[in-house]
Amino acid sequence: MQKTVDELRRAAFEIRKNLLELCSKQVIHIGGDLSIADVMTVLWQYQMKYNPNDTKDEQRDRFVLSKGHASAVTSFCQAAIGCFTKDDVINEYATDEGRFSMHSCNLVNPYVEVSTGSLGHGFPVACGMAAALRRKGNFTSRVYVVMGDGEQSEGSVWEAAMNAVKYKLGNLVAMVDFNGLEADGKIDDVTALGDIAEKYRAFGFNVREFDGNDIAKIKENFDALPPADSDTPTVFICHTTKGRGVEFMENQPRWHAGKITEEQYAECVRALEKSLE
Ligand SMILES: Cc1ncc(C[n+]2csc(CCOP(=O)(O)OP(=O)(O)O)c2C)c(N)n1
Repeated sequence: MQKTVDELRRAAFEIRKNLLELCSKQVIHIGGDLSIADVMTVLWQYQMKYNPNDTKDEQRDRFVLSKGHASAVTSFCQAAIGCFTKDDVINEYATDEGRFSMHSCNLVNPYVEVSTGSLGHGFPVACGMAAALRRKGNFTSRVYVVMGDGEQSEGSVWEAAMNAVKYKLGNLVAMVDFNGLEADGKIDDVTALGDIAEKYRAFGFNVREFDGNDIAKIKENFDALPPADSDTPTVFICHTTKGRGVEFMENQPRWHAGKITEEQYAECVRALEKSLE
């Protein structure tokens, strides 16, 4: 999809608007949905090779949401490319028969490659998928995986990172939503993450570090990816703001998950519209 930076900015605005509409009806993981919304918009509406009418196409790119609680932003990004409608997401969210809930589940939703929610699982699975593509002779599809920065404290992330390098998974693109917060507080108060870019570099990754709420920068970094048949896995360290775009939510651990009122929803949309002008 050849969308321009301005079109992608507008698209990210629509994604945020949808998130806030849902958040006025249901509790969602709004903070981490909003922080990664720009990266996800560019990924789904510009970068990824994915046909919503053929979820089993062998040539598709794969997406794994390792921070599985950002299911709402994923569903709205998939709605934007025609997998279903945004009203499907809103109406079915957290209902017994619905395809959408606080975590992504592939038992009910065929657009989810792998069910996630337990942190530290999605990334190793994504590495396995990337290795399997290679073994099957597919050197054109990529596997994209989104992780949280809090999620980096899971040991399985680093086991997988070592193996991604060993197995030369140049078709793997990991994105870390580096918003500085996890569920109850600051990453630095919970764990010693240190210089995460340097850590991935030491493991042997191709590391790109940039503002993950800047659409132009995100697009630029996708454009600069090495070819899918290369040997070095890539990680994007995306510096973001948790709650990005909603002033009272920005950098507030309290808004890891929550629900807003109808009035707050209307106010938030007005503020977002203003920021788009
Ligand atoms: C293995 C595991 N431990 C704990 C949790 C509970 N939990 C859900 S979200 C979250 C915080 C994750 O922080 P981060 O990865 O930084 O995500 P973000 O802040 O971007 O939402 C935690 C601890 C979980 N889902 N899985």
